[in-house]
Amino acid sequence: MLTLFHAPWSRSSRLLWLLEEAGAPYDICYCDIVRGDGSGARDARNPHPDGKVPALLHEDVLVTESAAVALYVTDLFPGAGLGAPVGSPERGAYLTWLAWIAGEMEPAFWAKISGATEGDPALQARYDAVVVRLFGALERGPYLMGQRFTAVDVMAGSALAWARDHVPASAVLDAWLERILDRPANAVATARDGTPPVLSQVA
Ligand SMILES: N[C@@H](CCC(=O)N[C@@H](CS)C(=O)NCC(=O)O)C(=O)O
Repeated sequence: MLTLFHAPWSRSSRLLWLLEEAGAPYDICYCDIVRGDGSGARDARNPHPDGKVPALLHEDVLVTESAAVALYVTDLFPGAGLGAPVGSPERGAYLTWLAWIAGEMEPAFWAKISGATEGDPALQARYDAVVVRLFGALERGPYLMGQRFTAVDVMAGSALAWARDHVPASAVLDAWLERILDRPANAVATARDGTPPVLSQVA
């Protein structure tokens, strides 16, 4: 059995969506976390070494870090067609996208949202490169990895839905977001997400 340690409206929401897409049997352990404004508290039930979410427990195997959890889930449920198996031609691109979202895209968005890119040419260049890569893939589309919807769309799409106002206006981006967010699995995941914290508390 899989257990997702999850806090409403957080980085674990996208793993909830991915588990639904995968058709995985799973339980949710709703956890408290320390939110961005300092509210909330570390939850003793959460096995994440830093008290964060997501954390995924599979029997006695613990996986943390969103990209690792996404890879674990798609490898565990290859029949769902959301990843790329070892040895497949798409494996390299798949791993690259997952690592890029965590290592380049998210930090670039955070820097933009916090205002840190202002007056910092290196951060601005990093943000610009992220936008170019993202928009280039979407223009080829219809999904980030081409013809097929994958976990990469879930991971990037959930972040972009949240950071939409900090990315240049784009009809292609809007159409992609609408297409992926409309998926039935996302509706189920949204219903299971839990009570949102007040907006100032979103971590
Ligand atoms: N790099 C981690 C970041 C996880 C993370 O920061 N999660 C936030 C929620 S969005 C959290 O649990 N914050 C609680 C804390 O910082 O103690 C991942 O992607 O899994």
